[in-house]
Amino acid sequence: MLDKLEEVARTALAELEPIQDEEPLQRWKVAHLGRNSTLMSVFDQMGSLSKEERPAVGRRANEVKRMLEAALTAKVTEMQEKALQKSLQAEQLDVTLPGRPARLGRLHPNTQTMREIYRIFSEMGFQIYRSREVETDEFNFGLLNIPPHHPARDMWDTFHTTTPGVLLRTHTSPGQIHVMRQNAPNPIRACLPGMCYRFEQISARKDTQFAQVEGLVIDRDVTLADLKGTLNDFYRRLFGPGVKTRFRANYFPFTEPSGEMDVECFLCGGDGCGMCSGSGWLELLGCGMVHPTVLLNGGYDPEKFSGFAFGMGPERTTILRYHIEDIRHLWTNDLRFLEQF
Ligand code: FA5
Repeated sequence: MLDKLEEVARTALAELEPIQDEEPLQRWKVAHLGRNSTLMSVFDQMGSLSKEERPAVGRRANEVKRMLEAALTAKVTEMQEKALQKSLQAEQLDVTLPGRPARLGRLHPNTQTMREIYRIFSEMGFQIYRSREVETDEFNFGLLNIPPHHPARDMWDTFHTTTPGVLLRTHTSPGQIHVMRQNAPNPIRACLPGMCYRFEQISARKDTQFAQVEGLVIDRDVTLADLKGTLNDFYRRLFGPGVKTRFRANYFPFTEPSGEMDVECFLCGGDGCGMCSGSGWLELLGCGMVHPTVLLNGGYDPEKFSGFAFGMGPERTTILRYHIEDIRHLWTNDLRFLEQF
């Protein structure tokens, strides 16, 4: 029996030596340490041995079993080691190579301006509203006191859809009617930002697509002084206390009286240059006291309520803030330009 055990140990260790894969290793384990292995049959036969033989065979059988188990553990560790070395060599990393920097995105300069505008108006108690870019002729013109064939329509030539009477809005002013109808007869202090579209001759200061931020204030006893005070305060907060602005009379069918606000040209400092067409001033916005007809169309009694409105172009503000000489840079998507902001 002792010879048989030595034979088992020798054969098992010899067979284990060349094994390098998981599957033959499992087969080896079943063959030499499994229930039906020769080693286990020795344990089964212990009862049939003589009293003298039993202790020596039992001790040796246990030694062989522990030896084979230790050899199996050592083989598993060796195989894991080899697999790790192999994968380290196959997927070699050069940790001394400089990493690839993650490119951080940034906000478009016009979005930055729009957010600054919202921030300031929010501080002044204005609520920001979204309004639609595709409008009806009625809201873009009719309800703003511009009936069909009114000559003022020439100021806002636009893009029409194939559905009659539906167009891309030329300004954010139709939002005034939406906000008034939602809130009448309560007071309003609203800001309406969004894209506008015009069939326009493109130039350094004009594009066919641009954003506007509309402002609307409706209450009892609102005056032109409130309009001027609000806008002067706004531009001082945006451009700094030293900014030079001026109001000029103008005409809009939906306000009476109407005006425009200019800022001193950043390029020539007021002397007159190509940017400001020689005037020394750059136009910022249109504004005025809400026309009684528009108040009525919005659901307010013009005998009791008055209000002011304005529509500013954030692109113009952006080119002023960053001294950009051509508005078209903003929408050409050239990263060399955009990454400067
Ligand atoms: C209007 O659009 C009026 N709805 C503004 C208004 C609102 C007046 C409320 C009274 C009461 P205007 O066409 O002037 O007005 O445009 C207003 C501003 O939008 C301009 O001062 C300018 O800053 C900007 N803007 C107009 N057209 C363009 C354009 N083609 N490209 C870039 N910005 C423009």
